[in-house]
Amino acid sequence: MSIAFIGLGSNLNDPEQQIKRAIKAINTLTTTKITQLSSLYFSRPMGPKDQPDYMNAVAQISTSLSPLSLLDELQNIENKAGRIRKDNRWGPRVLDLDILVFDNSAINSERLVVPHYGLKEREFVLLPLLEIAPSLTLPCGDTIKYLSDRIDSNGLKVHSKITNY
Ligand code: ROI
Repeated sequence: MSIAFIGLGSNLNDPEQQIKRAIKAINTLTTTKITQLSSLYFSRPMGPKDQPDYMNAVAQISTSLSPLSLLDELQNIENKAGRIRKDNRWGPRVLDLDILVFDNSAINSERLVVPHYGLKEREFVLLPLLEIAPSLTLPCGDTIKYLSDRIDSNGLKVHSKITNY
């Protein structure tokens, strides 16, 4: 079994429900279970500011899927939520599911870069990760504690804790 961390984000079509549904969908993937879940957070948009605030969370999973099979499954969940993949890259989205970390792997393929390229600069990823995995160390040697101590929280706010999924 592998341990992976998934970033969840939404700022369209009832973000709270989008994230809650996605959490249930991830937890029912074959050979995959959520082992830790952060609080739900409100975050300010990174990128163009003329879009709604986001809701973000991070889940730790245990899975026997390969990184690319997991990516396929997550994209399938995004597509079912009505995600239009040609969405402009920095624009609003119904649902975004990113593989942040996959074991201690460093992956640089055309379809998948792990750890996620934006992880170190995104408070809405680092601070939820800090909540559930403060001692996590990235393949480059940086710890989440180290990185999160150095990032501006940019108004990130806990919204609620999800207790059933
Ligand atoms: N901004 C926030 N706050 N949260 C996100 O999940 C998010 N996702 C994105 C971009 C457009 C970079 N901005 C975001 O893809």
